[in-house]
Amino acid sequence: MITLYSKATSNGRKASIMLEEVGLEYVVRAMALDKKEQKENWYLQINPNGRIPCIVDDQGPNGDPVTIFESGAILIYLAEKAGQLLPLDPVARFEVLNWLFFASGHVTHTGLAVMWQVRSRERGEEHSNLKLWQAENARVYSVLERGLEGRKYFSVDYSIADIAAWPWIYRHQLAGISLDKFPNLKNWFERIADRPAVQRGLQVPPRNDAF
Ligand SMILES: N[C@@H](CCC(=O)N[C@@H](CS)C(=O)NCC(=O)O)C(=O)O
Repeated sequence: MITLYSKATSNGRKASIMLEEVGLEYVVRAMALDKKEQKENWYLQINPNGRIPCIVDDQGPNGDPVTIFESGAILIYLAEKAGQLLPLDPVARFEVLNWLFFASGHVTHTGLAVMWQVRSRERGEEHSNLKLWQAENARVYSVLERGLEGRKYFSVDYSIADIAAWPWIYRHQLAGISLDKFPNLKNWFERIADRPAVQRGLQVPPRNDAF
């Protein structure tokens, strides 16, 4: 059985959407990030990074338990375990991995930087470099826009590269970005939003605030 330690945030949703897509059995342990549960000793022993998501699979590749704590690595692990959403053909596989790394790096880090600063501005703390991060975040959106030119997904088919980027684009409004400026990205965003597994994964674990 796979245990998912998570909260329904952009990074957490990468793992929950993936689990819903591939249909592997799992249980969720909701993490109270507001109470800093992710920094408690018991959790740091599972995930030294003290963040979510994290999965523990008690049936790892050798039959022993295995722990994975980076969302990109979780996507690759689950794709290989399920034999889905990561093509075996080397050309398509590296195209997927290329966009997966872009999403895990640029998309995730510019997204995190903007979200943190927007949230602290809401608390009355100003960040002098918010505009710089917003500009970099918009540049990253334009890279995604170019990558989707003439195609439905980041590779030949829907894959873990799409799942790695989508939960961040889901929060474009909070980041202050309009998808109207990015028509390819907007079509891609809406196409993926319609997937039943994505709609289910967005709600794992359930949260009662709009986020
Ligand atoms: N590189 C990590 C980033 C994980 C991350 O930043 N998660 C956020 C939620 S989206 C978190 O746990 N924040 C709580 C904290 O920073 O203590 C990944 O891709 O999994």
